[in-house]
Amino acid sequence: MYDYTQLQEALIDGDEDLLLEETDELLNQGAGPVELIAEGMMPAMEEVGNRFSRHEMYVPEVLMCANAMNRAVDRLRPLMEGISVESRGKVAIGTVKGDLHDIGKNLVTMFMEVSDFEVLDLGVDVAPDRFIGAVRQEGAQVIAMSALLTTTVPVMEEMIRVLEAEGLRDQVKVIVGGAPITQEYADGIGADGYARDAAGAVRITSELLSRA
Ligand code: B1M
Repeated sequence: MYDYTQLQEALIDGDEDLLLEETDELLNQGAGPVELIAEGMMPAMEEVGNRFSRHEMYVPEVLMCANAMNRAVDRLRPLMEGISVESRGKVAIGTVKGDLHDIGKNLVTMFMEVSDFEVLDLGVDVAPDRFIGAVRQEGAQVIAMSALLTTTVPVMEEMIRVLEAEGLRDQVKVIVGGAPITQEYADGIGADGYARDAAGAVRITSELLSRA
């Protein structure tokens, strides 16, 4: 077990340089990239959310924390890349329309890429027609949607209805995730899969494509 105190303080302060230094320091001590994210950075980001809820932090400060975490995750990415093999399938991922939160989506993207899926990252604020384009023009086999706001969660159901209306529902698997999403919600809207975290997203994608 490593001491993540200084790393977590750097993230909560939104101090990107210090966060990168602490990340390197813990890597030197032998910490692995996955535990650095899961045990070090994610609890700190949780604390940022708590402080934001209590009005002890405001949007610009939260944005600095988010940018710092995205940079630190970028730093860890090369350490997670294995030997590249043939793609296991094509996934179009995005944070849904109206929603700009991208850290969780970026983690899912990274975990999928290092697990040899080809990932089309559509970014944030992604409307259903952009996912449709990824299926029609790019041959995506899986649509992976992330949402962090209760107000944007319904876009996931809208996406599935659009797939049905376009006659594409049988051609593509749909997985959903993000803090407000549950297995019950996923089942209720007719998604093919739900995952709590990035590793789970890889597991469910592998399962769905092996069944397809
Ligand atoms: Co905002 N924000 N935010 N925010 N923000 C939350 C989500 C909130 C819970 C904070 C709070 O009030 N406590 C709250 C939502 C409340 C609600 O809807 N119930 C909130 C709010 C209200 C807002 C604004 C409306 C604030 C405002 O402007 N007044 C605004 C909305 C902007 C918009 O999107 N239109 C806003 C803005 C922002 C920032 C831009 C400042 C920034 C985002 C920057 C960025 O992403 N680049 C931000 C942040 C950072 C947060 C918190 C603090 C952290 C989110 C995060 O990155 N967590 C968040 C509070 C919290 O979550 N505790 C909060 C770390 C990340 C690794 O976790 O994304 O959950 P997460 O991903 C996890 C899993 O959920 C899962 O895997 C990941 C772990 O492995 N997962 C998937 C995610 N996607 C998946 C997809 C899958 C499978 C798993 O398959 C496809």
